[in-house]
Amino acid sequence: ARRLNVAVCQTGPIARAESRADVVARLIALLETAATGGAELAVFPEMALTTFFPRWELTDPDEIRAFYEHEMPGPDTAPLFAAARRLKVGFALGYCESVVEDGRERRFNTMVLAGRDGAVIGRYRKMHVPGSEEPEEGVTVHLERRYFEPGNLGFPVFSFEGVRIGMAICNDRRWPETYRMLCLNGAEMVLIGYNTPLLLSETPRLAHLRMFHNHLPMQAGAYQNTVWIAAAAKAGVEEGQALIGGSCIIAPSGEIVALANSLGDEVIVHRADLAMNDDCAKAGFDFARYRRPTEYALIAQT
Ligand code: CDT
Repeated sequence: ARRLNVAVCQTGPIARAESRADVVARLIALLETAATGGAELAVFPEMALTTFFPRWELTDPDEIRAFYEHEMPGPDTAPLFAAARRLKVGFALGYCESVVEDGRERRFNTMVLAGRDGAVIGRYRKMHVPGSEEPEEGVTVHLERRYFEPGNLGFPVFSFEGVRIGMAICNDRRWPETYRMLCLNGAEMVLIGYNTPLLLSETPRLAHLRMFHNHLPMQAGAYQNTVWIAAAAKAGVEEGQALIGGSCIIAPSGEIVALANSLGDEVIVHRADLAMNDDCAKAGFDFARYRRPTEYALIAQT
């Protein structure tokens, strides 16, 4: 039977003052725990190398620049790729990407996928970039749109040891289109990283639902597309802002089969049976037979 041992490596908060070397050492420790648990593939959170700086209105270009990676792997991150090779555990890592494209510097909220040999397999750039470019009255400061362009690589799917892997980043997980596009591209497992504030000033009446609204779309996405999901939070109180945990692994049935129980650095592992994708599809939706794409044109209209 086709199986993939997948680990979710949740991290606790990452302070602004923490050096890249210190963060990478933390991630390597998590990868070692994942390897001990038999994992072949691990997923780290969104923006796993730095604090979630879009919570701040920064103006100093040098200060802003310091949050981005200009190469991946680069000098600071190469030890993580070396650890992957040593431990034979691939990984997906969220980071802030700076790249020269079309003759200018462009910045994306990105996730890179590395193989068990530590080589880069591919990358995904966050499509649904939430928040604003400037602080808005009465709304929690979340300036992702100031610091990142929306992704321009589509919803790619990569082969990892023969398993078709897609990636999604934080707010992407709330969109049905994310899962549908990845799964139409053939994904059998979707790796997700996130940083989700517990409290948003604009929605106090929804505060008690933050965790429900974390799991609800991922469980629905897994069920409605019969796909495995492995999702890693950056959790805990980071620079005074509480981030939810709830990192989890979800089966194509929609069930959570592993769940983190802390707000700190923690690893959960599950041996994902890839036959379940088809089993669940047969019992639920036989897309090839019953879907009605000609009736869905409205979804793709701008
Ligand atoms: N990082 C990220 O995308 N967080 C969002 C919260 C944004 S609130 C303006 C999320 O969907 O969890």
